[in-house]
Amino acid sequence: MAIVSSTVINELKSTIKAIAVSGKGLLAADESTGTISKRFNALNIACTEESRRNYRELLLTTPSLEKYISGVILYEETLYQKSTQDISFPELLMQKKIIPGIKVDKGLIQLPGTDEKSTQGLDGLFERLKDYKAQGARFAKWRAIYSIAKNTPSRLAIQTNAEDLARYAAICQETGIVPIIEPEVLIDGDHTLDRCFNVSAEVLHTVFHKLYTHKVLLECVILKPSMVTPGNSCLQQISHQDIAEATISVLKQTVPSAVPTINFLSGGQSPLQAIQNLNAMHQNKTILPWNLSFSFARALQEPCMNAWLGKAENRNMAQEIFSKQVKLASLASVGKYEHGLESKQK
Ligand code: 5MM
Repeated sequence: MAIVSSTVINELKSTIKAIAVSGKGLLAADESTGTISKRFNALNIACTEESRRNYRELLLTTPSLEKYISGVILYEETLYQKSTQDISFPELLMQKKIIPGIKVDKGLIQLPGTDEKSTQGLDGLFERLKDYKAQGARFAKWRAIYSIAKNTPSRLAIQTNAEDLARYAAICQETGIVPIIEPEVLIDGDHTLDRCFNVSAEVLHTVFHKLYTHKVLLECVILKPSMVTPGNSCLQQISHQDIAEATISVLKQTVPSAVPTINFLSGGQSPLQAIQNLNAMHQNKTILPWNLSFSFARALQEPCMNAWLGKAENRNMAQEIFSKQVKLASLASVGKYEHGLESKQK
């Protein structure tokens, strides 16, 4: 049991209740400056504080966003920025009853003694969270990555990342912030679906063991895993149903039913693949103990960013495209996406 007061537990539960809503998911708009620069550079969009603010404003002011999105993960810079109407972005979201969240990890570092990565950012986290909460954040996110190759992920990387995710989650819960736990098994490589299944099983099993050890209240966490897929250079032919079955099977084997919601990352799948795979999970007849939805960055934003291109005259069109994409993801989160809908839907 977590060592947090009943007032804090109630606070955590009310945030979870507002987030884990059937038919709604999370928008991950928390790309660090390095990552958003890469995305902008690829489209020849200048990457400045103002262009990042403009882009995030475009996303967050998209009409009817609140019909499909229950929470947005922001990057620290955006948490403290304001809209053109001088409203802070967290406030703007709260006015739409969308819950603001914040990425709190400080990125990846080499795990000494290996060629693998761990995630930094635990030092001073408690104090940072208090500031983020004062600014409106109600949930947080920490991402660990696992790279599949012949000898990786190593047991050391799996243990270290699980330990750090659990320490982060415990610190979040102490401050009344709901932690998103994001263990991402990377899609890069030529590994098979089976190999991804086995790695994902070990990763998730270890994460939940460490969450238990660190007394994290499972009713008040959000799991953000990767789907179980073959590597992006594997030649295996796999259907959406195969991915859905493998993903659900690994989750059932490793994730306790006390966890209220699982919100997938898209992890470099195409936007349509991610949506179709999520949809297929809901067509699988198994009854699931968790809400099963999305927390996509690229799969929601890619078509919109491609349409915007950093130009004010493209803003409305980009918002329409973004709105369409979040609606498709929302339909997939209840198994109602139909093939071809993306080209028909207005
Ligand atoms: C894996 O990345 C997360 C989900 O995004 P995709 O749906 O595109 O896979 C995403 O939230 C990510 O953690 C943020 O974009 C921050 O990433 P960086 O690399 O900037 O820390």
